[in-house]
Amino acid sequence: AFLENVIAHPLFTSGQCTTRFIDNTPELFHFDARKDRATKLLNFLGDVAVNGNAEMKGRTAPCPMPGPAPLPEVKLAPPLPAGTRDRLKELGAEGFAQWMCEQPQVLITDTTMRDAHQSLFATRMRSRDMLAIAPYYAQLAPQLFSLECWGGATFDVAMRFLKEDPWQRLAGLREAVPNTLLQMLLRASNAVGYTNYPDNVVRHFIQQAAAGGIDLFRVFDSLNWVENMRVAMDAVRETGALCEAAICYTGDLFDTTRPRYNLRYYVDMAKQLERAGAHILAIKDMAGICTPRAVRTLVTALKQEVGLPIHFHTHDTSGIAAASVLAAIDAGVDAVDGALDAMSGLTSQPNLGSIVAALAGSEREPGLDRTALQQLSNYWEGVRRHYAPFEADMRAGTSAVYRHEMPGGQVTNLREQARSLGLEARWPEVAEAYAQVNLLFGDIVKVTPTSKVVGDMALFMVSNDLSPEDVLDPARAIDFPESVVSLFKGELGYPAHGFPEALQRKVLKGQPALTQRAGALLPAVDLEAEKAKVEGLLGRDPSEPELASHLMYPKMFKEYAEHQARYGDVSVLPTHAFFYGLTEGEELSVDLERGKTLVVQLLGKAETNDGHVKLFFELNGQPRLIKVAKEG
Ligand code: 3PY
Ligand code: ZN
Repeated sequence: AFLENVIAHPLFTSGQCTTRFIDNTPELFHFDARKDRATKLLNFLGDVAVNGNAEMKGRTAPCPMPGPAPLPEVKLAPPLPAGTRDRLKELGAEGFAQWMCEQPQVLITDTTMRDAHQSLFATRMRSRDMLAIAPYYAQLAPQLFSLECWGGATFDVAMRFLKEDPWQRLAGLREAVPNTLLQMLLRASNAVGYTNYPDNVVRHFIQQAAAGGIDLFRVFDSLNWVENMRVAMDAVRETGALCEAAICYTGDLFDTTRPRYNLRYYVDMAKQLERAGAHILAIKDMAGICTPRAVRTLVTALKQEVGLPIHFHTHDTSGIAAASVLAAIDAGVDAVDGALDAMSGLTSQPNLGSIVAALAGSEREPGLDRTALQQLSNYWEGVRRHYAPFEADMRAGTSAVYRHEMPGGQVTNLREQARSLGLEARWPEVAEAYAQVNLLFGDIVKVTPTSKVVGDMALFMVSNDLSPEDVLDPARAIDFPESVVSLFKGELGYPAHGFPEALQRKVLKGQPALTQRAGALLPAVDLEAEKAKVEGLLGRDPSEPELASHLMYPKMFKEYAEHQARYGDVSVLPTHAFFYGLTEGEELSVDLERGKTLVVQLLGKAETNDGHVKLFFELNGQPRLIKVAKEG
């Protein structure tokens, strides 16, 4: 674009320019932004057509390629019905929590845009697919309690694999859904990462998330260590958002051979969270092992002993999670999570539409329009087909989850990791090793990031044919995975009962363990200095959310920014074009922004003899040639 400007400039064509021409002619740097963006996108499409999307290595594109997902046939027209966000604005966080306890209906969260795709197809759902349906949620389902749509693994996956900006996703959803609470999952001092961050980084992140549109933060600690949740909880409260503090459910309330996680344990933790300032209490059953009897007992006890509204989250890995949801509702839980039908079941949440149907006519009926839910689900059914290559090869619920206790979001990931190590055929052994590692580590809560450590150790044991006895044997030298060393150092915090001492000594090999929470020991990050680094990278003043992305994932943010600089904002491309590329002759219409549409067609390709491929595109009726180097 710069050269085009130079060649076209009258001073240049007049032949009168000197070497100061560039310095003295700032308009040379005024590129036609739209043309530049179009060229970048053509380069991306060209790259995918020639080399494939890197994400598709080892995966097969759907065949035949599914068509667009059907949007509900309703006219979107103001005014929007009032929803829970309006109520939060009216009542404030405390008043809202009280309203939750007092009103008789059960409140329902839809997890489709966060946990459901995180658990079903490796978090790969793109913003474009969410943003298209979002205004219909606002119009058709304003009775929903909240949309869980951000945080957890979606933050890093957006940048790492989808090459899109998670903050832009949040901004788009906020704009499209002004009436319903937007909810995120926050890993307390691990924020949306896999390790503890300095306190000021956690606070900065939460401030940006609240300013960006999050109304409800579900905060958990991966070892249920309340000390490690306080900084995040205080920061959430300061923003005026709802602070939902989670107790992670593990083990079996009734198993007397594992008495650690008994009713007393959970009630004590709930009381600590109440004292720490939670507005809402979540029971976070990330593996989906809280049986109907367990949740009934838990909800009944918590309702008696704490004054907070209770929100139950589970996964359907076992195939019977809806029974637990209904039992929780019977016992008086205030809110529950489900995923819309087409995105429910297996490692995802139980079926939201069916839960609503099962409650019809009861005094806790949530007041949702079932036809509307069906329309929204029909859309998701169409969307899900585009992600077929990322789906886990899981056909049915499995009672094995009560043994291994893997979180829903991890089952597919760990299986994928096992496959990449050539251990796919030994999956039952990996799952059993996971259960053994849990006991070796002292029976701990397993949820991101501790679940990843347990998974790393399980793969390590299976690939090295190590038994639990080998691991414990003082005479057998073992080079433990890095993440295991970090866990035993206390870098992720501590379980209430500590780690088994002998194994800790063996893992740490004389290194000292932390005696306080990591966040208290990590020096505060100099935010201005980090901002200057991001400015150097972007060549402009970064926004606070961009700084937050950098603070979470510096290396990945750099790679993402480089991708952006090279290819522009690829989130505007339809999902099939992004992952699988255009087929020859296919015409694509891309909305760069409101009112700016590109019509792109790939007319053909030809290989050159210098290792490149020429691609002949038509862009808004004009021919364009793109040359792409062939990889490998
Ligand atoms: C996450 O932290 O991403 C989770 O989904 C934990 O359940
Ligand atoms: Zn979950």
